[in-house]
Amino acid sequence: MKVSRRDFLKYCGMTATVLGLSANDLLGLKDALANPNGPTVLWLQGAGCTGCSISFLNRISTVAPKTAGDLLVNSVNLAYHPNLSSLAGDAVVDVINQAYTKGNYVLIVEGAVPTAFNGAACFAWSYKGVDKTFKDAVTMLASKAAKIVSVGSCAAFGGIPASGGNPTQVLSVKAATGKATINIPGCPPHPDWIVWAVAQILLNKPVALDSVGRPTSLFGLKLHENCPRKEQDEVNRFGLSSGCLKPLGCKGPETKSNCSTLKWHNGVNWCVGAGAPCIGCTEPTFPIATPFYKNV
Ligand code: FSX
Ligand code: SF4
Repeated sequence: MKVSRRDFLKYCGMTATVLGLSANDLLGLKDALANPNGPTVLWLQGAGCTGCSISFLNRISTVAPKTAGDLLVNSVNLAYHPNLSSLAGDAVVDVINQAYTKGNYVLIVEGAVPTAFNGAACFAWSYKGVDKTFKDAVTMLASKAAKIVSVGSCAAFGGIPASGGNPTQVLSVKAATGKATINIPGCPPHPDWIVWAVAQILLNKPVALDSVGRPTSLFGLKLHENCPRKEQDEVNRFGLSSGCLKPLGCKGPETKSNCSTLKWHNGVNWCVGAGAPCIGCTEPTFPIATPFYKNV
């Protein structure tokens, strides 16, 4: 399945406004994509639920390029993705090792890094009968990456796997490797945020980050600022089409993201729009600050 660069640019054009890409950026992106030496991308999955990849797959299922595979395989050199790579076993580890030898790739990490038991709570792959812990795989690949993108709140901050007792001593990618990361949180993150991050790297554009590593272009404002329910009467029932959800524990006033203007499922709706309070999933405090089973 091939998708043309034109289709990818068409996709970028459709989302250029929400992605903050100017006409010049799109031209630059065209050049970047025409470069046969475009960046190699390695996508790892650790302690998470694969929801980040699923979110990404869902977003582009109705708009060209129609699959994440189309976008990643044909527009960048996707050397490895645990769910999308057609190779498996030693053969795919050979591909990873070749990319590592060359260096200068983009490392996308989904899922957090368990560090207890020498990392043996989570394995990335097995090669010639020897298991590689996720911790060792991330540390190795981070050492020669041109850029590291932490996709999802688990990779960015530890997220759900790091909550509670955390017996496997789960850390974020930055904490586990000591390397700078572009954090694209959300549990899961919006697919356009992931595309945005890849586009900035292809364009070689500097990405302004806030104090917790999130791009300010995407996470500059609190959700509450642009919420259409702001200043409406408070409600204490789920699923209503209007009314502020603060009494139900809405985390919008403390949560930075552009969900209220971007919306989800190709712009159809978002959590608060559906009458469900924001659970603050883009914040480093998630999910500790958002207990799901008790009133707050
Ligand atoms: Fe975490 Fe990704 Fe939440 Fe899941 O694997 S951000 S648990 S939606 O999907 O890392
Ligand atoms: Fe703010 Fe949430 Fe109320 Fe919207 S629903 S106005 S984000 S507290």
